[in-house]
Amino acid sequence: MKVEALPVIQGAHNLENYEETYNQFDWQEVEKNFSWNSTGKVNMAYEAIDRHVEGPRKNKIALYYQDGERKEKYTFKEMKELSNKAGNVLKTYGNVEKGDRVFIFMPRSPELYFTVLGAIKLGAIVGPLFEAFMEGAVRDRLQDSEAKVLVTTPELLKRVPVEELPALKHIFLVGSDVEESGNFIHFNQKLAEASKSLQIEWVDKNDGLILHYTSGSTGKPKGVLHVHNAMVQQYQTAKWVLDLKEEDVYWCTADPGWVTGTSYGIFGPWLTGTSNVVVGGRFSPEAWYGMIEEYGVTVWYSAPTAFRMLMGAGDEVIKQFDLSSLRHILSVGEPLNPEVVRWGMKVFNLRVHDTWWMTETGAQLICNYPCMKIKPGSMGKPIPGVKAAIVDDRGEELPPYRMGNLAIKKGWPAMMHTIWNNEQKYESYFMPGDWYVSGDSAYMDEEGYFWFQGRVDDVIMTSGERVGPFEVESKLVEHPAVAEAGVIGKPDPVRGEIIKAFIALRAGYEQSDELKEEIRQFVKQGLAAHAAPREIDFRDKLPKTRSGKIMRRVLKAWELDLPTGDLSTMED
Ligand code: 6R9
Repeated sequence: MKVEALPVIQGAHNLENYEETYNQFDWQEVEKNFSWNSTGKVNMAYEAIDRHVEGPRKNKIALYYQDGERKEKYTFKEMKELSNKAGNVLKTYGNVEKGDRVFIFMPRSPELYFTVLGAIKLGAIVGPLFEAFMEGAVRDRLQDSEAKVLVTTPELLKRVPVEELPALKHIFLVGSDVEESGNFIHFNQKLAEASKSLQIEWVDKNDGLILHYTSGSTGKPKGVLHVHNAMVQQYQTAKWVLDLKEEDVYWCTADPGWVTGTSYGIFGPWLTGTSNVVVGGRFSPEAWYGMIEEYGVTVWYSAPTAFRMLMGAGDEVIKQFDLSSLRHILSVGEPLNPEVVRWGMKVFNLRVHDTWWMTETGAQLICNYPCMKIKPGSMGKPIPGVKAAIVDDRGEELPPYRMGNLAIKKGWPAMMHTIWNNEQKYESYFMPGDWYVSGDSAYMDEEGYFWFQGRVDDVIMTSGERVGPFEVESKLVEHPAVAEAGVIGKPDPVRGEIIKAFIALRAGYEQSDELKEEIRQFVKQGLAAHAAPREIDFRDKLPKTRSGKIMRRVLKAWELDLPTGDLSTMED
Protein backbone atom coordinates (compact mmCIF):
# COMPACT_ATOMS: atom_id res chain seq x y z
CA MET A 1 0.00 0.00 0.00
CA LYS A 2 1.53 3.30 -1.05
CA VAL A 3 0.94 5.95 1.57
CA GLU A 4 2.39 9.28 2.50
CA ALA A 5 3.72 9.54 6.06
CA LEU A 6 2.33 12.27 8.31
CA PRO A 7 5.04 14.28 10.06
CA VAL A 8 5.48 14.39 13.84
CA ILE A 9 3.49 16.91 15.82
CA GLN A 10 5.62 19.78 17.03
CA GLY A 11 5.46 20.80 20.68
CA ALA A 12 5.82 19.20 24.06
CA HIS A 13 4.68 15.61 24.53
CA ASN A 14 4.93 13.22 27.44
CA LEU A 15 7.00 10.96 25.21
CA GLU A 16 9.65 13.19 23.66
CA ASN A 17 11.94 10.79 21.89
CA TYR A 18 10.64 7.35 21.02
CA GLU A 19 13.92 5.66 20.04
CA GLU A 20 15.87 6.95 23.00
CA THR A 21 13.18 6.00 25.51
CA TYR A 22 12.73 2.60 23.87
CA ASN A 23 16.40 1.83 24.24
CA GLN A 24 16.74 2.67 27.91
CA PHE A 25 13.33 2.29 29.50
CA ASP A 26 12.72 0.08 32.53
CA TRP A 27 9.28 -0.55 34.07
CA GLN A 28 10.76 -0.26 37.54
CA GLU A 29 10.85 3.50 37.09
CA VAL A 30 7.05 3.51 36.83
CA GLU A 31 6.47 1.16 39.75
CA LYS A 32 7.92 3.79 42.06
CA ASN A 33 4.75 5.85 41.58
CA PHE A 34 2.52 3.54 43.53
CA SER A 35 1.96 2.69 47.16
CA TRP A 36 3.58 -0.75 47.05
CA ASN A 37 6.85 1.10 46.71
CA SER A 38 6.58 2.04 50.38
CA THR A 39 4.09 -0.46 51.85
CA GLY A 40 4.34 -3.56 49.64
CA LYS A 41 0.58 -3.41 49.11
CA VAL A 42 -1.61 -1.58 46.67
CA ASN A 43 -5.17 -0.96 45.49
CA MET A 44 -6.12 0.27 42.03
CA ALA A 45 -9.07 2.35 43.27
CA TYR A 46 -6.86 4.12 45.79
CA GLU A 47 -4.28 4.94 43.13
CA ALA A 48 -6.94 6.08 40.66
CA ILE A 49 -9.02 8.23 43.00
CA ASP A 50 -8.10 8.59 46.68
CA ARG A 51 -4.46 9.42 46.09
CA HIS A 52 -5.43 12.60 44.21
CA VAL A 53 -7.58 13.80 47.11
CA GLU A 54 -4.46 14.06 49.25
CA GLY A 55 -2.93 16.50 46.76
CA PRO A 56 -3.88 19.47 44.60
CA ARG A 57 -6.43 17.55 42.52
CA LYS A 58 -8.89 17.24 45.41
CA ASN A 59 -11.46 19.58 43.87
CA LYS A 60 -10.64 18.89 40.27
CA ILE A 61 -13.46 17.34 38.21
CA ALA A 62 -12.85 13.61 37.84
CA LEU A 63 -16.08 12.70 36.04
CA TYR A 64 -18.32 14.63 33.67
CA TYR A 65 -21.38 12.52 32.97
CA GLN A 66 -24.16 13.07 30.49
CA ASP A 67 -27.01 10.94 29.19
CA GLY A 68 -30.06 12.78 27.88
CA GLU A 69 -31.44 14.96 30.63
CA ARG A 70 -29.10 13.60 33.25
CA LYS A 71 -26.02 15.76 33.50
CA GLU A 72 -23.67 15.56 36.48
CA LYS A 73 -20.11 16.16 37.52
CA TYR A 74 -18.00 14.86 40.38
CA THR A 75 -14.68 15.95 41.83
CA PHE A 76 -12.00 13.48 42.89
CA LYS A 77 -13.05 14.11 46.49
CA GLU A 78 -16.66 13.28 45.67
CA MET A 79 -15.59 10.18 43.74
CA LYS A 80 -13.63 9.03 46.76
CA GLU A 81 -16.61 9.48 49.06
CA LEU A 82 -19.13 7.95 46.69
CA SER A 83 -16.97 4.93 45.92
CA ASN A 84 -16.44 4.48 49.66
CA LYS A 85 -20.19 4.56 50.09
CA ALA A 86 -20.64 2.01 47.30
CA GLY A 87 -18.00 -0.17 48.92
CA ASN A 88 -19.86 0.01 52.23
CA VAL A 89 -23.14 -0.93 50.57
CA LEU A 90 -21.57 -3.96 48.89
CA LYS A 91 -19.87 -5.00 52.10
CA THR A 92 -22.81 -4.52 54.45
CA TYR A 93 -25.63 -5.89 52.31
CA GLY A 94 -23.71 -8.10 49.88
CA ASN A 95 -21.15 -9.49 52.26
CA VAL A 96 -18.46 -8.80 49.64
CA GLU A 97 -14.97 -9.93 50.53
CA LYS A 98 -11.61 -10.01 48.82
CA GLY A 99 -11.64 -12.19 45.70
CA ASP A 100 -15.45 -12.32 45.35
CA ARG A 101 -16.78 -11.70 41.87
CA VAL A 102 -19.03 -8.65 41.73
CA PHE A 103 -20.76 -8.30 38.37
CA ILE A 104 -22.15 -5.07 37.06
CA PHE A 105 -24.84 -5.12 34.40
CA MET A 106 -26.20 -1.67 33.71
CA PRO A 107 -26.02 1.24 31.31
CA ARG A 108 -23.28 3.79 31.81
CA SER A 109 -24.15 5.95 34.80
CA PRO A 110 -22.23 7.52 37.68
CA GLU A 111 -23.45 4.64 39.89
CA LEU A 112 -21.65 2.21 37.62
CA TYR A 113 -18.37 3.99 38.24
CA PHE A 114 -18.93 4.29 42.01
CA THR A 115 -19.68 0.57 42.12
CA VAL A 116 -16.66 -0.53 40.10
CA LEU A 117 -14.38 1.54 42.32
CA GLY A 118 -16.17 0.55 45.53
CA ALA A 119 -15.91 -3.15 44.71
CA ILE A 120 -12.22 -2.77 43.89
CA LYS A 121 -11.64 -1.02 47.22
CA LEU A 122 -12.94 -4.20 48.89
CA GLY A 123 -10.47 -6.31 46.93
CA ALA A 124 -13.29 -7.86 44.88
CA ILE A 125 -12.96 -8.84 41.23
CA VAL A 126 -15.25 -6.77 39.03
CA GLY A 127 -17.06 -8.29 36.06
CA PRO A 128 -18.56 -5.60 33.82
CA LEU A 129 -21.30 -6.77 31.44
CA PHE A 130 -22.40 -4.76 28.45
CA GLU A 131 -25.99 -3.59 28.81
CA ALA A 132 -27.08 -5.13 25.50
CA PHE A 133 -26.35 -8.70 26.56
CA MET A 134 -29.33 -11.03 26.40
CA GLU A 135 -30.11 -13.86 28.78
CA GLY A 136 -27.78 -16.51 27.33
CA ALA A 137 -24.77 -14.23 27.40
CA VAL A 138 -25.51 -13.12 30.95
CA ARG A 139 -25.96 -16.71 32.12
CA ASP A 140 -22.70 -17.95 30.58
CA ARG A 141 -20.67 -15.23 32.26
CA LEU A 142 -22.28 -15.35 35.68
CA GLN A 143 -22.09 -19.14 35.78
CA ASP A 144 -18.49 -19.41 34.66
CA SER A 145 -17.29 -16.76 37.10
CA GLU A 146 -19.56 -17.95 39.95
CA ALA A 147 -20.46 -14.36 40.63
CA LYS A 148 -21.65 -13.77 44.18
CA VAL A 149 -23.08 -10.28 43.74
CA LEU A 150 -24.81 -8.57 40.84
CA VAL A 151 -25.54 -4.87 40.51
CA THR A 152 -28.13 -4.21 37.82
CA THR A 153 -31.31 -2.29 37.01
CA PRO A 154 -34.94 -3.49 37.27
CA GLU A 155 -35.13 -3.40 33.48
CA LEU A 156 -32.04 -5.56 32.89
CA LEU A 157 -32.89 -7.93 35.73
CA LYS A 158 -35.38 -9.54 33.32
CA ARG A 159 -32.42 -10.99 31.45
CA VAL A 160 -30.82 -12.54 34.52
CA PRO A 161 -31.87 -16.21 34.94
CA VAL A 162 -31.57 -16.01 38.71
CA GLU A 163 -32.78 -19.56 39.39
CA GLU A 164 -29.93 -20.99 37.27
CA LEU A 165 -27.26 -19.14 39.24
CA PRO A 166 -26.76 -20.89 42.58
CA ALA A 167 -23.59 -18.92 43.41
CA LEU A 168 -25.35 -15.58 43.07
CA LYS A 169 -26.29 -14.50 46.59
CA HIS A 170 -27.14 -10.82 46.42
CA ILE A 171 -28.69 -8.59 43.77
CA PHE A 172 -28.66 -4.82 43.98
CA LEU A 173 -31.06 -2.78 41.88
CA VAL A 174 -30.04 0.68 40.73
CA GLY A 175 -32.63 3.38 40.03
CA SER A 176 -35.10 5.58 41.83
CA ASP A 177 -38.24 3.45 41.40
CA VAL A 178 -36.93 0.19 42.77
CA GLU A 179 -39.11 -2.23 44.73
CA GLU A 180 -37.04 -3.70 47.51
CA SER A 181 -37.87 -7.27 48.45
CA GLY A 182 -36.17 -10.15 50.25
CA ASN A 183 -33.73 -10.87 47.45
CA PHE A 184 -33.35 -7.48 45.89
CA ILE A 185 -31.63 -4.59 47.56
CA HIS A 186 -32.35 -0.95 46.70
CA PHE A 187 -28.88 0.32 45.77
CA ASN A 188 -29.57 4.07 45.61
CA GLN A 189 -31.30 4.13 48.98
CA LYS A 190 -28.50 2.21 50.66
CA LEU A 191 -25.92 4.40 48.95
CA ALA A 192 -27.53 7.54 50.33
CA GLU A 193 -27.45 6.13 53.87
CA ALA A 194 -23.94 4.62 53.74
CA SER A 195 -20.89 5.99 55.49
CA LYS A 196 -18.35 8.03 53.52
CA SER A 197 -15.42 6.32 55.09
CA LEU A 198 -14.21 2.87 54.19
CA GLN A 199 -11.25 0.75 55.15
CA ILE A 200 -9.49 -0.09 51.88
CA GLU A 201 -8.47 -3.71 51.37
CA TRP A 202 -4.76 -3.49 50.54
CA VAL A 203 -3.87 -6.26 48.11
CA ASP A 204 -0.87 -7.74 46.37
CA LYS A 205 -0.12 -6.51 42.90
CA ASN A 206 -1.03 -9.90 41.43
CA ASP A 207 -4.42 -10.11 43.12
CA GLY A 208 -7.50 -10.13 40.86
CA LEU A 209 -8.97 -6.85 39.69
CA ILE A 210 -11.25 -7.32 36.73
CA LEU A 211 -12.68 -10.12 34.64
CA HIS A 212 -13.49 -9.34 31.00
CA TYR A 213 -15.23 -12.01 28.97
CA THR A 214 -14.22 -12.10 25.36
CA SER A 215 -15.41 -14.39 22.61
CA GLY A 216 -13.18 -16.30 20.25
CA SER A 217 -14.17 -17.93 17.01
CA THR A 218 -15.25 -21.12 18.74
CA GLY A 219 -16.51 -22.16 22.13
CA LYS A 220 -17.96 -20.13 24.95
CA PRO A 221 -16.62 -16.72 25.88
CA LYS A 222 -13.59 -16.88 28.13
CA GLY A 223 -12.92 -14.85 31.23
CA VAL A 224 -9.70 -12.87 30.96
CA LEU A 225 -8.47 -12.03 34.45
CA HIS A 226 -6.46 -8.87 35.04
CA VAL A 227 -4.70 -7.93 38.26
CA HIS A 228 -3.87 -4.68 40.05
CA ASN A 229 -0.39 -4.66 38.55
CA ALA A 230 -1.96 -3.59 35.23
CA MET A 231 -1.88 -0.06 36.63
CA VAL A 232 1.81 0.23 35.84
CA GLN A 233 1.22 0.04 32.11
CA GLN A 234 -2.19 1.71 32.07
CA TYR A 235 -0.69 4.71 33.85
CA GLN A 236 2.35 4.90 31.63
CA THR A 237 0.47 4.50 28.34
CA ALA A 238 -2.07 7.10 29.46
CA LYS A 239 0.98 9.38 29.59
CA TRP A 240 2.88 8.30 26.49
CA VAL A 241 0.08 7.31 24.13
CA LEU A 242 -2.99 9.26 25.26
CA ASP A 243 -0.49 12.03 26.05
CA LEU A 244 -2.67 13.12 29.00
CA LYS A 245 -1.64 16.27 30.81
CA GLU A 246 -3.06 18.16 33.77
CA GLU A 247 -5.37 20.45 31.78
CA ASP A 248 -6.82 17.81 29.49
CA VAL A 249 -10.46 16.88 29.18
CA TYR A 250 -10.51 13.32 27.95
CA TRP A 251 -13.27 11.32 26.32
CA CYS A 252 -13.12 7.60 25.67
CA THR A 253 -16.24 6.50 23.82
CA ALA A 254 -16.01 2.82 24.77
CA ASP A 255 -18.40 1.19 27.22
CA PRO A 256 -16.86 -0.38 30.37
CA GLY A 257 -18.33 -3.70 29.21
CA TRP A 258 -15.27 -3.82 26.91
CA VAL A 259 -11.66 -3.62 27.92
CA THR A 260 -11.12 -0.20 26.34
CA GLY A 261 -13.90 1.18 28.54
CA THR A 262 -12.11 0.06 31.70
CA SER A 263 -8.38 0.24 30.92
CA TYR A 264 -8.80 3.61 29.21
CA GLY A 265 -12.28 4.68 30.33
CA ILE A 266 -11.52 4.30 34.06
CA PHE A 267 -7.99 3.32 35.02
CA GLY A 268 -5.68 5.14 32.59
CA PRO A 269 -7.33 8.56 32.86
CA TRP A 270 -7.84 8.47 36.62
CA LEU A 271 -4.44 7.04 37.46
CA THR A 272 -3.07 10.15 35.79
CA GLY A 273 -5.61 12.43 37.53
CA THR A 274 -7.38 13.45 34.33
CA SER A 275 -10.90 14.86 33.94
CA ASN A 276 -12.87 12.08 32.29
CA VAL A 277 -16.02 12.47 30.17
CA VAL A 278 -18.60 9.67 30.13
CA VAL A 279 -21.49 9.85 27.71
CA GLY A 280 -24.44 7.48 27.84
CA GLY A 281 -26.98 6.74 25.15
CA ARG A 282 -26.59 5.90 21.51
CA PHE A 283 -24.35 7.21 18.81
CA SER A 284 -25.30 10.10 16.57
CA PRO A 285 -22.92 12.49 14.82
CA GLU A 286 -24.69 15.54 16.27
CA ALA A 287 -24.63 14.14 19.82
CA TRP A 288 -20.96 13.22 19.59
CA TYR A 289 -19.71 16.46 18.11
CA GLY A 290 -21.96 18.20 20.64
CA MET A 291 -20.13 16.50 23.52
CA ILE A 292 -16.74 17.58 22.25
CA GLU A 293 -17.94 21.16 21.99
CA GLU A 294 -19.79 21.21 25.32
CA TYR A 295 -16.96 19.81 27.44
CA GLY A 296 -14.09 21.19 25.42
CA VAL A 297 -12.71 17.70 24.91
CA THR A 298 -8.99 17.82 24.15
CA VAL A 299 -8.10 14.12 23.89
CA TRP A 300 -10.52 11.74 22.19
CA TYR A 301 -10.21 7.94 22.03
CA SER A 302 -12.65 6.12 19.77
CA ALA A 303 -12.89 3.38 17.15
CA PRO A 304 -12.67 3.07 13.36
CA THR A 305 -16.32 2.13 13.05
CA ALA A 306 -17.35 5.35 14.80
CA PHE A 307 -14.96 7.43 12.69
CA ARG A 308 -16.35 5.81 9.54
CA MET A 309 -19.89 6.66 10.62
CA LEU A 310 -18.87 10.26 11.28
CA MET A 311 -17.13 10.35 7.94
CA GLY A 312 -20.28 8.98 6.30
CA ALA A 313 -22.40 11.68 7.93
CA GLY A 314 -20.56 14.28 5.87
CA ASP A 315 -18.47 17.33 6.62
CA GLU A 316 -21.43 19.71 6.77
CA VAL A 317 -22.44 18.43 10.21
CA ILE A 318 -18.98 19.19 11.57
CA LYS A 319 -19.27 22.83 10.60
CA GLN A 320 -22.16 23.31 13.04
CA PHE A 321 -19.84 22.65 15.99
CA ASP A 322 -16.81 24.26 17.51
CA LEU A 323 -14.35 21.39 17.81
CA SER A 324 -11.27 23.54 18.20
CA SER A 325 -10.55 22.18 21.69
CA LEU A 326 -9.43 18.83 20.22
CA ARG A 327 -5.70 18.32 20.15
CA HIS A 328 -5.17 14.54 20.10
CA ILE A 329 -7.27 11.76 18.54
CA LEU A 330 -6.78 8.01 18.95
CA SER A 331 -8.34 4.85 17.63
CA VAL A 332 -8.53 1.20 18.68
CA GLY A 333 -10.44 -2.01 18.16
CA GLU A 334 -10.03 -2.59 14.47
CA PRO A 335 -7.69 -1.64 11.72
CA LEU A 336 -7.76 2.08 11.06
CA ASN A 337 -8.27 2.65 7.37
CA PRO A 338 -5.90 5.18 5.77
CA GLU A 339 -9.00 6.85 4.36
CA VAL A 340 -10.10 7.65 7.91
CA VAL A 341 -6.69 9.11 8.70
CA ARG A 342 -6.91 11.34 5.65
CA TRP A 343 -10.42 12.39 6.65
CA GLY A 344 -9.13 13.28 10.13
CA MET A 345 -6.46 15.50 8.62
CA LYS A 346 -9.02 17.18 6.40
CA VAL A 347 -11.76 17.89 8.93
CA PHE A 348 -9.86 18.27 12.23
CA ASN A 349 -6.42 19.00 10.89
CA LEU A 350 -5.25 16.34 13.33
CA ARG A 351 -3.67 12.94 12.94
CA VAL A 352 -5.72 9.97 14.14
CA HIS A 353 -3.35 7.79 16.16
CA ASP A 354 -3.93 4.07 15.80
CA THR A 355 -3.30 1.85 18.83
CA TRP A 356 -3.21 -1.94 18.86
CA TRP A 357 -3.90 -4.18 21.83
CA MET A 358 -6.38 -6.80 23.03
CA THR A 359 -8.53 -7.76 26.00
CA GLU A 360 -5.81 -10.24 26.94
CA THR A 361 -3.05 -7.65 26.84
CA GLY A 362 -4.81 -5.31 29.29
CA ALA A 363 -3.20 -2.20 27.87
CA GLN A 364 -1.86 -0.70 24.67
CA LEU A 365 1.13 -2.42 23.08
CA ILE A 366 1.71 -1.15 19.54
CA CYS A 367 0.93 2.49 18.96
CA ASN A 368 1.46 5.74 17.16
CA TYR A 369 2.82 8.60 19.26
CA PRO A 370 2.66 12.37 18.76
CA CYS A 371 6.47 12.44 18.54
CA MET A 372 6.60 9.84 15.76
CA LYS A 373 5.66 10.09 12.10
CA ILE A 374 2.52 8.19 11.15
CA LYS A 375 2.28 5.88 8.20
CA PRO A 376 -1.47 5.70 7.60
CA GLY A 377 -2.58 2.05 7.73
CA SER A 378 0.15 1.07 10.19
CA MET A 379 -0.51 0.34 13.87
CA GLY A 380 2.81 1.97 14.77
CA LYS A 381 5.58 0.62 16.98
CA PRO A 382 5.71 -1.20 20.33
CA ILE A 383 5.67 0.93 23.45
CA PRO A 384 8.97 1.19 25.30
CA GLY A 385 9.37 -1.77 27.62
CA VAL A 386 7.70 -4.15 25.17
CA LYS A 387 9.17 -6.33 22.45
CA ALA A 388 6.97 -7.19 19.48
CA ALA A 389 7.85 -9.37 16.51
CA ILE A 390 6.45 -11.32 13.62
CA VAL A 391 7.08 -15.02 14.19
CA ASP A 392 6.40 -18.19 12.24
CA ASP A 393 4.46 -21.11 13.64
CA ARG A 394 7.52 -22.38 15.54
CA GLY A 395 8.22 -19.06 17.24
CA GLU A 396 11.12 -18.04 14.95
CA GLU A 397 11.31 -14.31 14.20
CA LEU A 398 10.67 -13.37 10.59
CA PRO A 399 12.44 -10.60 8.65
CA PRO A 400 10.71 -7.38 7.54
CA TYR A 401 7.79 -7.68 5.12
CA ARG A 402 7.14 -11.35 5.84
CA MET A 403 3.58 -11.91 6.98
CA GLY A 404 3.22 -14.03 10.12
CA ASN A 405 1.94 -14.19 13.68
CA LEU A 406 2.02 -10.93 15.58
CA ALA A 407 3.69 -11.91 18.85
CA ILE A 408 4.74 -10.13 22.04
CA LYS A 409 7.50 -11.20 24.41
CA LYS A 410 5.76 -12.40 27.56
CA GLY A 411 5.85 -10.34 30.74
CA TRP A 412 4.57 -6.84 30.06
CA PRO A 413 2.92 -5.38 33.20
CA ALA A 414 -0.74 -5.46 32.09
CA MET A 415 -0.64 -8.97 30.64
CA MET A 416 -3.63 -11.11 31.66
CA HIS A 417 -3.02 -13.19 34.75
CA THR A 418 -4.99 -16.22 33.62
CA ILE A 419 -8.16 -17.38 31.89
CA TRP A 420 -10.76 -17.94 34.57
CA ASN A 421 -11.22 -21.64 35.27
CA ASN A 422 -9.22 -22.55 32.20
CA GLU A 423 -5.49 -22.69 32.74
CA GLN A 424 -5.13 -24.79 29.61
CA LYS A 425 -6.63 -22.08 27.45
CA TYR A 426 -4.26 -19.60 29.06
CA GLU A 427 -1.24 -21.77 28.25
CA SER A 428 -2.38 -22.10 24.65
CA TYR A 429 -1.61 -18.41 24.00
CA PHE A 430 2.12 -18.99 24.36
CA MET A 431 4.75 -20.36 22.03
CA PRO A 432 8.36 -21.45 22.53
CA GLY A 433 10.62 -18.46 23.07
CA ASP A 434 8.20 -16.94 25.59
CA TRP A 435 6.06 -15.44 22.86
CA TYR A 436 2.47 -14.46 23.48
CA VAL A 437 0.72 -15.13 20.17
CA SER A 438 -2.03 -12.66 19.46
CA GLY A 439 -3.99 -14.50 16.79
CA ASP A 440 -3.51 -11.49 14.51
CA SER A 441 -1.38 -11.66 11.42
CA ALA A 442 0.81 -8.74 10.46
CA TYR A 443 4.15 -7.78 9.00
CA MET A 444 6.81 -5.29 10.04
CA ASP A 445 8.46 -2.86 7.65
CA GLU A 446 12.14 -1.93 7.53
CA GLU A 447 11.61 0.94 9.97
CA GLY A 448 9.94 -1.27 12.55
CA TYR A 449 6.34 -0.18 11.89
CA PHE A 450 3.75 -2.95 12.21
CA TRP A 451 1.03 -3.49 9.61
CA PHE A 452 -2.10 -5.43 10.50
CA GLN A 453 -3.35 -8.00 7.99
CA GLY A 454 -6.24 -9.79 9.68
CA ARG A 455 -6.96 -12.39 12.29
CA VAL A 456 -4.79 -15.39 11.53
CA ASP A 457 -7.88 -17.42 10.70
CA ASP A 458 -9.17 -14.59 8.42
CA VAL A 459 -6.12 -14.34 6.19
CA ILE A 460 -6.95 -15.34 2.63
CA MET A 461 -4.88 -17.58 0.36
CA THR A 462 -5.88 -17.00 -3.22
CA SER A 463 -3.95 -18.63 -6.06
CA GLY A 464 -1.00 -18.90 -3.73
CA GLU A 465 -1.07 -15.23 -2.78
CA ARG A 466 -1.63 -14.33 0.84
CA VAL A 467 -4.08 -11.45 1.17
CA GLY A 468 -5.02 -9.65 4.37
CA PRO A 469 -8.72 -8.87 4.32
CA PHE A 470 -8.15 -5.52 5.95
CA GLU A 471 -6.14 -4.22 3.05
CA VAL A 472 -8.96 -5.04 0.65
CA GLU A 473 -11.60 -3.62 2.97
CA SER A 474 -9.64 -0.39 3.30
CA LYS A 475 -9.45 -0.01 -0.45
CA LEU A 476 -13.15 -0.77 -0.79
CA VAL A 477 -14.21 1.96 1.63
CA GLU A 478 -12.25 4.47 -0.40
CA HIS A 479 -14.79 3.99 -3.17
CA PRO A 480 -17.41 6.74 -2.86
CA ALA A 481 -20.33 4.27 -2.93
CA VAL A 482 -19.02 2.07 -0.13
CA ALA A 483 -19.95 2.76 3.48
CA GLU A 484 -18.62 -0.46 4.99
CA ALA A 485 -17.01 -3.62 3.70
CA GLY A 486 -16.24 -7.07 5.07
CA VAL A 487 -13.99 -9.42 3.14
CA ILE A 488 -13.62 -13.19 3.46
CA GLY A 489 -11.92 -16.05 1.68
CA LYS A 490 -14.43 -18.38 0.03
CA PRO A 491 -13.19 -21.90 -0.75
CA ASP A 492 -12.64 -22.39 -4.46
CA PRO A 493 -11.55 -25.60 -6.21
CA VAL A 494 -9.14 -23.80 -8.53
CA ARG A 495 -7.72 -20.93 -6.54
CA GLY A 496 -7.84 -22.37 -3.05
CA GLU A 497 -9.86 -19.40 -1.97
CA ILE A 498 -11.39 -16.48 -3.78
CA ILE A 499 -11.97 -13.07 -2.29
CA LYS A 500 -15.56 -12.31 -1.51
CA ALA A 501 -16.69 -8.87 -0.34
CA PHE A 502 -19.84 -7.93 1.52
CA ILE A 503 -20.64 -4.29 1.07
CA ALA A 504 -23.06 -1.84 2.65
CA LEU A 505 -23.60 1.10 0.31
CA ARG A 506 -23.72 4.70 1.30
CA ALA A 507 -27.10 6.46 1.18
CA GLY A 508 -28.00 7.52 -2.34
CA TYR A 509 -26.32 4.60 -4.15
CA GLU A 510 -28.28 1.88 -5.93
CA GLN A 511 -27.20 -1.76 -6.07
CA SER A 512 -26.37 -2.87 -9.59
CA ASP A 513 -24.08 -5.19 -11.50
CA GLU A 514 -22.39 -2.17 -13.06
CA LEU A 515 -21.58 -0.85 -9.65
CA LYS A 516 -20.12 -4.23 -8.62
CA GLU A 517 -17.88 -4.20 -11.64
CA GLU A 518 -16.86 -0.61 -11.02
CA ILE A 519 -15.91 -1.46 -7.42
CA ARG A 520 -13.96 -4.51 -8.57
CA GLN A 521 -12.01 -2.41 -11.03
CA PHE A 522 -11.40 0.18 -8.35
CA VAL A 523 -9.66 -2.40 -6.12
CA LYS A 524 -7.84 -3.93 -9.06
CA GLN A 525 -6.40 -0.61 -10.09
CA GLY A 526 -5.80 0.72 -6.61
CA LEU A 527 -4.38 -2.38 -4.95
CA ALA A 528 -3.65 -5.42 -7.09
CA ALA A 529 -5.48 -7.67 -9.51
CA HIS A 530 -5.26 -10.66 -7.22
CA ALA A 531 -6.72 -8.63 -4.35
CA ALA A 532 -9.89 -7.62 -6.21
CA PRO A 533 -12.98 -9.43 -4.94
CA ARG A 534 -14.30 -11.95 -7.45
CA GLU A 535 -17.66 -11.90 -5.75
CA ILE A 536 -19.51 -9.00 -4.23
CA ASP A 537 -22.75 -9.13 -2.23
CA PHE A 538 -24.58 -6.00 -1.20
CA ARG A 539 -26.09 -5.98 2.29
CA ASP A 540 -27.98 -3.27 4.18
CA LYS A 541 -25.79 -3.84 7.23
CA LEU A 542 -22.75 -5.89 8.10
CA PRO A 543 -22.59 -8.08 11.20
CA LYS A 544 -20.53 -6.25 13.79
CA THR A 545 -19.67 -6.63 17.42
CA ARG A 546 -20.88 -4.01 19.85
CA SER A 547 -17.36 -2.71 19.92
CA GLY A 548 -17.46 -2.20 16.17
CA LYS A 549 -15.52 -5.13 14.76
CA ILE A 550 -16.80 -6.54 11.51
CA MET A 551 -17.51 -10.19 12.28
CA ARG A 552 -15.89 -11.91 9.35
CA ARG A 553 -16.55 -15.33 10.85
CA VAL A 554 -20.29 -14.59 10.69
CA LEU A 555 -19.98 -13.52 7.04
CA LYS A 556 -18.13 -16.73 6.38
CA ALA A 557 -20.69 -18.84 8.22
CA TRP A 558 -23.49 -17.22 6.23
CA GLU A 559 -21.64 -17.80 3.01
CA LEU A 560 -20.85 -21.43 3.73
CA ASP A 561 -24.03 -22.28 5.60
CA LEU A 562 -22.15 -23.09 8.77
CA PRO A 563 -23.19 -22.50 12.37
CA THR A 564 -22.36 -18.94 13.39
CA GLY A 565 -21.08 -19.85 16.86
CA ASP A 566 -21.29 -17.54 19.84
CA LEU A 567 -23.13 -14.34 18.86
CA SER A 568 -23.41 -12.77 22.28
CA THR A 569 -21.21 -9.84 21.35
CA MET A 570 -23.00 -9.03 18.10
CA GLU A 571 -25.02 -5.85 17.58
CA ASP A 572 -28.79 -6.29 17.13
C1 6R9 B 1 -8.68 -3.37 22.65
C2 6R9 B 1 -9.50 -4.34 21.88
C3 6R9 B 1 -8.67 -7.38 20.02
C4 6R9 B 1 -8.57 -7.59 18.54
C5 6R9 B 1 -7.16 -7.71 18.05
C6 6R9 B 1 -7.29 -7.25 16.61
C7 6R9 B 1 -8.32 -6.15 16.70
C8 6R9 B 1 -7.58 -4.10 17.99
C9 6R9 B 1 -6.54 -3.00 16.44
C10 6R9 B 1 -7.01 -4.21 15.89
C11 6R9 B 1 -6.08 -3.69 13.87
C12 6R9 B 1 -5.82 -2.13 15.58
N1 6R9 B 1 -7.66 -4.85 16.88
N2 6R9 B 1 -6.90 -2.96 17.74
N3 6R9 B 1 -6.77 -4.55 14.62
N4 6R9 B 1 -5.61 -2.51 14.30
N5 6R9 B 1 -5.34 -0.95 16.01
O1 6R9 B 1 -10.03 -4.01 20.85
O2 6R9 B 1 -9.58 -5.60 22.42
O3 6R9 B 1 -11.89 -6.46 21.85
O4 6R9 B 1 -10.05 -7.98 22.69
O5 6R9 B 1 -9.99 -7.05 20.38
O6 6R9 B 1 -9.09 -6.44 17.86
O7 6R9 B 1 -7.77 -8.29 15.82
O8 6R9 B 1 -6.71 -9.04 18.17
P1 6R9 B 1 -10.44 -6.80 21.87
